[in-house]
Formats: sequence, C-alpha cells, structure tokens
Amino acid sequence: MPKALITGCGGQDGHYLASHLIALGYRVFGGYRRSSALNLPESVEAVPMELTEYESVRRAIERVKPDEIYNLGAQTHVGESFGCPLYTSDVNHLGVLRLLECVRDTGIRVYQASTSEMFGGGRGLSESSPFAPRSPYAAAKLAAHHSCGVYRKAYGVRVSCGILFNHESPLRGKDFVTRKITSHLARNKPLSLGNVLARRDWGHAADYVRAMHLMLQHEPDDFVVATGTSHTVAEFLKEAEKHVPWKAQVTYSESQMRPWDVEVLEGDATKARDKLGWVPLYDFKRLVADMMEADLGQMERAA
Ligand code: NAP
Ligand code: G4F
Repeated sequence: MPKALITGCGGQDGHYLASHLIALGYRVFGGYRRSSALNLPESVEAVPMELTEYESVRRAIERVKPDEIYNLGAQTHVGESFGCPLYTSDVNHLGVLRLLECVRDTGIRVYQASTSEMFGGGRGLSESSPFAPRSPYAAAKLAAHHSCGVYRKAYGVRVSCGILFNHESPLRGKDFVTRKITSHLARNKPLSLGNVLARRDWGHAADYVRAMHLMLQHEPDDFVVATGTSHTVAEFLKEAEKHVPWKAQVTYSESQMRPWDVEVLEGDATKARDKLGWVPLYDFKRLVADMMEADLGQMERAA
C-alpha cells in the first residue's frame, strides 16, 4: 500500500486530495498544525507538522516514511500576505526548503504547490511564460518554485511543481472571493467586495487534485493546470445570482483592495493534457452551481 503525506491536509485541496488518494488505495497521513482545530478527512492518519520548524518537518517525514509528499501547507491568502510578508516567506518559501533538505537523499517523490500568481498576470500562460510576482505571497511561492528546480537539478530530488490556477469548491475558505460570494448570497446577506473587474481562470478543486497525483507518477517536471477560460469577479457574482430569487446586496470597500492586484490570469494546460492525460470535468457554470447548491443546502439545514 503506497503511503502519502499531505502537508496542510485540513485545507480545501488537502480534503479533496486525501479522498482521491484513499480511493486509489493509498494510506494517507495528514500533516496538521497543533495550533489549528483538527479537521482532517475521515481515514486520514494525523501527523503534527509545522512548516516553520525544521525539526517538526524532519520528524514527520521520519515517522511516516512516505513514498510521496504533497506540500500543500501555506499561508494562502494573497491579500493577507501584504500584511505579513515575513511570515508568508517563512512558510511558503523557507518551509519548502526545510522539506527539500529533509528529502534530499531519500528518493521520496514530492509535489510542490506552485501557483499562477507567480506570473503576475496574462492570458495563455504556460510553463514557458515569464514570472513577474505582484505580492509577497507570489514572490515567496516563486522563490520556492525556483528552489525546487535547483534541488531537482543539483541533487536529483524527485520534485514536481504544479502551477495551478485558481480552483474552488464548497470547501473553499470564506475569505476567498468565490466562496465569500456564494456563502453570503445563499444567506441573502450584504456583501462587501473589492476589485470586481479582476479576471480569474476558475476550476474545481476535485479536478485539480487529480493532476497533482498524475504529476507524481510522471518524471519530475513543472505543469500548468488550468481550464483555459476566465471570468471576472462580477461575472462570477452574476452566475451565482441565477441560483437564488433575490439580487446580491453588494457594497464596494477600499479595505478589500490590494496594494498591487493581478488583473487577469488565464492558463494554457496543453502540457498537462498531452503528458499526463489530464482534462477538467467541471466548467465554470458547473463550478458555480456546485458551490451555490452546497451553500444553499447548508443554509437550509441551519434554518
Ligand atoms: P487552504 O485551504 O488555505 O489550506 C492551506 C493549509 O495550509 C491549511 O490546512 C493550513 O492549516 C496549512 N498551513 C498554513 N500554514 C502552515 C504552517 N505554517 N505549517 C503547516 N501547515 C500550514 O489552501 P488550498 O486552497 O487548499 O491550497 C493548497 C495549496 O495550493 C497552497 O499551498 C496554496 O498556496 C496552493 N495553491 C492554491 C490555489 C487555489 O486556487 N486554491 C491555486 C494555486 C496554488 P491551518 O488550517 O492550521 O491554517
Ligand atoms: O479569491 P481571491 O482572494 O484569490 P487570489 O488572490 O486569486 O488567490 C487564490 O488563487 C491563487 C492562484 O492564482 C492561489 F495561489 C492563492 O493561494 C489563492 O488560492 O481573489 C481573487 C480576485 C483578486 O483579484 C481580488 O482582488 O478577487 C478580487 N477580489 C475582489 N473582492 C476579492 C474581493 N478577493 C477577496 N479575497 N475578497 C474580496 O472581497
């Protein structure tokens, strides 16, 4: 039975990936922070793992002896990273270096969660597009991405980087714009938004975790994972409104604006399709429907 260790297993992607790997016959260990409420998917074995502590990372890997590590743990909020750049860099960059040092001579296959934010914007973005980060989050993720490239070449570490575009689901945190919209709209609660002209290539997390696993069955490389279509925040809101008989109560707030925002992100996942056979099953409408149905269901159960 292959063993997988997932860092940040209590997050959105951790939940979907753990379920996917368990269905594939893996024994799954979930890294979690002692400071967090323990919220791991069923059948996952919990392992304390704090990415800011070298010894914690080393002990977790030593204890589990995994065949594969999926490094999903991170400070994931782009807007927040302007307020905590040092912490963001510690977790998102140095945390990856700690992990890479631990696996250097082990042969363990590693998935690193790189991000489309590293591009800083554009359409048709692929593995060969230039990087131009616009936030401390993106800068730290880019440093980690380059570190993975160095460890791959210099020491033969079997690390693959998934450059994933935005992916959402009913498990998305409520401070990301899509879930903020669906959770407020389902409850007919007033909503304060920032840059609604920002455009993102939104896919479904259930599709994207399949790509993570496929990458680790391939020789180490970098892969863009995206749907190839993009919509504005305003368009997401309009699509979500189709699921309720009322209109969203929206105000616009400076506090939701970022010092430097990414205007457009749209990816080209040709390489993932050709080399991994990966194709997304959810389109934009189905994604919004899934999130709205889940939030409406939660609201009805709570009533
Ligand atoms: P998420 O829901 O915010 O989950 C992040 C997880 O990281 C949480 O379980 C969190 O634990 C954990 N974590 C935070 N700081 C940590 C630390 N110091 N040590 C150990 N664990 C820590 O994020 P996600 O959407 O699942 O994203 C997964 C990964 O993919 C992240 O690395 C993210 O940057 C990257 N990514 C996401 C997207 C996307 O659109 N979702 C796109 C590209 C890349 P707590 O619950 O204790 O805070
Ligand atoms: O939902 P967001 O916060 O996601 P963002 O910044 O694109 O980052 C997410 O995707 C990245 C992949 O590209 C990941 F790496 C990252 O970890 C995270 O998962 O914001 C999307 C857009 C931004 O342009 C933001 O300015 O929506 C705009 N926006 C407008 N009003 C808002 C709001 N964002 C948030 N969070 N809250 C608002 O009220």
